[in-house]
Amino acid sequence: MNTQHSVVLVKPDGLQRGLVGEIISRFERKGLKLVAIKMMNLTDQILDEWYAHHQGKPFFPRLKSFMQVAPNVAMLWEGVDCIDTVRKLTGVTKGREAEAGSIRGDFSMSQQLNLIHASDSAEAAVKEEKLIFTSDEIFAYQKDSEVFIYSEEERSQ
Ligand code: FUP
Repeated sequence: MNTQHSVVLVKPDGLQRGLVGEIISRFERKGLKLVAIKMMNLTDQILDEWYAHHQGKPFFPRLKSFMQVAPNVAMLWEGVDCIDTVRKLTGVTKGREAEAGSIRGDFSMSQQLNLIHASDSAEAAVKEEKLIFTSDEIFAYQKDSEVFIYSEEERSQ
């Protein structure tokens, strides 16, 4: 299987709006496997690396301070082609343009306050996983329902 990890943050607006459970539930119901979860404050150092591609842009200081107004809930999800699947469930960046049925599409209006971060590539997922989680915070376990989530062929790839 092309099993991947995707890093998801429920950002300060998601926490303040009481959407942590709803967001976790969407990934759980899809059939993804939760392998790490914790609440944390994001430091300047983490955010400078996390959003390195946005450094120097006019919105960067506002984005950074917004990410620090409350804790984030960080999660690591696992599944076949997990990164694209999680992005699809998340929706496009600007909440008011995001597809109905996606998390951002159903619950957000803003470009900055869009509830959730999700890794957008395999490289980003590796970088973000290292920035947030230590190896002892990531759990390898057998999820019994996987025989009803993936076919035998998919599980043996
Ligand atoms: P996404 O991967 O969908 O979270 O989007 P980006 O990496 O493009 O943006 C990262 C964060 O910066 C998003 F939460 C939205 C925010 N942002 C702005 O606030 N203004 C912009 O012009 C672009 C992005």
